[in-house]
Amino acid sequence: QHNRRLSVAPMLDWTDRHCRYFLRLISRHTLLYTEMITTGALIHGDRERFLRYDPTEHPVALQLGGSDPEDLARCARMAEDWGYDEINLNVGCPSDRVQNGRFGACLMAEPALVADCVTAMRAAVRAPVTVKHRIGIDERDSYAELVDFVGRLSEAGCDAIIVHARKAWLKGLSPKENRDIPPLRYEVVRDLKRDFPHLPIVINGGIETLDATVAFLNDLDGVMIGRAAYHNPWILAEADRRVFGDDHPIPTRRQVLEAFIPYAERQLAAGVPMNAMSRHLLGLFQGQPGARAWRRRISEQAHRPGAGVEVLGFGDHARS
Ligand code: FMN
Repeated sequence: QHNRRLSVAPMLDWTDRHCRYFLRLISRHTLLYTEMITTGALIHGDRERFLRYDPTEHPVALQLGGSDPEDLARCARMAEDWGYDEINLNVGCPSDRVQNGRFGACLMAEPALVADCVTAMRAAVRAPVTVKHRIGIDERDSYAELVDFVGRLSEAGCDAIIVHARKAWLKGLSPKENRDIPPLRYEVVRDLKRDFPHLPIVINGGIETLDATVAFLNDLDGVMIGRAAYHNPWILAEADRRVFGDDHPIPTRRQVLEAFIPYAERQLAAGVPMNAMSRHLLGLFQGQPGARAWRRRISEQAHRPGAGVEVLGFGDHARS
């Protein structure tokens, strides 16, 4: 099994294959998650479009959205056939669209169904099956209910849980508000680890630095970083050394860009617009001199028809 001491969260519209290719140039070992893909999209849609990725992205986990055990088992098998290293079920995303399809965080109210989903996925593949969830939803936020939920997952054979350490209010808060307003309660995740010592538990929510990551790893099995890794991807540069104990030389930002260019050229030739790739690179110089000029250059130039890799040209901002 791959190491999940540090991972980058599944983020719709953000952690697509181009983003993951880029992040992989910064860290070799950080586990990367896809965007959530629904079982409906995989079963009825353009499978190849949703599943393809570059082999350098490993280790890479596919996140599924759905609540039909048979469909999930079928999609888990597809994911394994495509070589994904882990299959994750989304029980944490609170958006309306997602509630109507009966998946995401609303499933925390149906622990028996989620357990059936895990059982079916577990029986279908050899790859690890994991669940990402919240600490509660709406008024159902007691620790006893959470323990019941996690206990059922564990009995169903779930290989690890990723806990976004805040509850979700399904009515009244937007998905974005649900990532900020309910308070973070890291102590609840530590309590879960105490009560489920044999279940690998990854903590998520509001973690922004490797210092914080390393501190959490004293008590927990892994840390998942979402927004901070997207907006400031260079925080991952020291992850291989500090989190995974691999001392290979850290590339410079410029080397990362240089390595991205042949990839971008291949993708452009295959019809991918420059902006679909370069938008994920906006945060590369976050906190560095020239960061604003870099962002402005990409935002202004990348969406022009015919824009190519010159958009990533090594201006003054790409020195370090
Ligand atoms: N969580 C999921 O489980 N599946 C998703 O597809 C998903 N999409 C997201 C899209 C965006 C733009 C953002 C900001 C978050 C999304 N999330 C999704 C939630 C993140 O995975 C993560 O749990 C949350 O942002 C908290 O972690 P953070 O504070 O480190 O960002």
